[in-house]
Amino acid sequence: MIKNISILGSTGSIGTQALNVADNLGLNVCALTACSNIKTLEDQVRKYRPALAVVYDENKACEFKKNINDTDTKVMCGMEGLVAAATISSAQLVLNSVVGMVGLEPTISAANAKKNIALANKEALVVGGKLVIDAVKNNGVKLLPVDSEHSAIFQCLQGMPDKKALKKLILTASGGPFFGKRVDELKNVTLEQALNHPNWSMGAKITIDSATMMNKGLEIIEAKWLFDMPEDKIDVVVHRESIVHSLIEYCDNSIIAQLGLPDMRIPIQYAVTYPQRFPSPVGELDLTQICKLTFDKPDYQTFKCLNACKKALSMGGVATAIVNGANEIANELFRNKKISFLDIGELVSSSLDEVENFEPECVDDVLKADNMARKYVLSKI
Ligand code: MN3
Repeated sequence: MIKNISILGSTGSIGTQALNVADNLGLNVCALTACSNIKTLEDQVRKYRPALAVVYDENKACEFKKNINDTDTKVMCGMEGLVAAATISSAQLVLNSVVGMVGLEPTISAANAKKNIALANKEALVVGGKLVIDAVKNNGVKLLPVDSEHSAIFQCLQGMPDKKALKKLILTASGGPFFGKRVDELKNVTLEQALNHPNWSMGAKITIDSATMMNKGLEIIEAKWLFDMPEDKIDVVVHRESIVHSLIEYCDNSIIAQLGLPDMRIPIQYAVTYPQRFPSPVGELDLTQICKLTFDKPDYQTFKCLNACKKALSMGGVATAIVNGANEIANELFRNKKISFLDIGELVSSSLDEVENFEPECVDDVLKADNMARKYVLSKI
């Protein structure tokens, strides 16, 4: 098992659970990064004594540096800092759990620095899938999924006889707080209702993405790149209980699933210990307590983001970066109570018609598409 880990996005939901996993496994933490939560990052630095701590927000970084000047931890900021944490020489594994497409450059940098990557930052694959996969392949490093659905598929795939035997991937979706609702019932939903996820405790951005089902759309794109599967072989099934984390179907119609309590520490730990398994602090799943597992079709009409992601995937080029960029800003505008819940789906869908698609050759091309999509959304409000 690896001993030294660098954690990008350590103050977020995945990051704090990753530190819990690191405690459980007795890992050394070499670098930690946060966007702007310097209070939590300071507590983490005092506990884990990493060589490097990064605050993405430059102004907060100055304040943070003063606050921890009695420690030996070096402080950096911005993208330069994130890349430094992703490439720090002592790390054997880089866990990337930053939120949003800002995670793209650190992911590619980590691969180029020959680091194995545990990826919770799905947006990196959504916006720059080909660039990330090329960097991973060219450097011969591992890209280990942390997203619970993709970890489930990855676990199901262990022991697959031959790629030709795999027929399809089946992603489960909780359906979020608004499953079963029609468009007219979603007109006036509040931020508080959208933030009230039935099963998972997550950060605000992904919780809203779950409510719009954009999260599942992003995960279809993520699955395409992680497992090299065409989009027509990736299905989505609504599973309200969040006990079956995803499934694969073989050519003989045998289906393999991974089950467990909805607790991210299982997928995080598996990415760290792969291919080994160790006891985890997560409780046992008692199937007789759960009693019943249900499965439904997703509603592509009401949850427009899901369709937009599928369409973007079939369009190719920077289309997936466009829907992601439009969603990142629309999600933020909704959280700031500037637009309505249904506006998110409208804006994400229309961005595909209004923002120019082209074939990206480098990270700058992806950043350009992201920027155009954000500008488009801001021009509409
Ligand atoms: Mn997920």
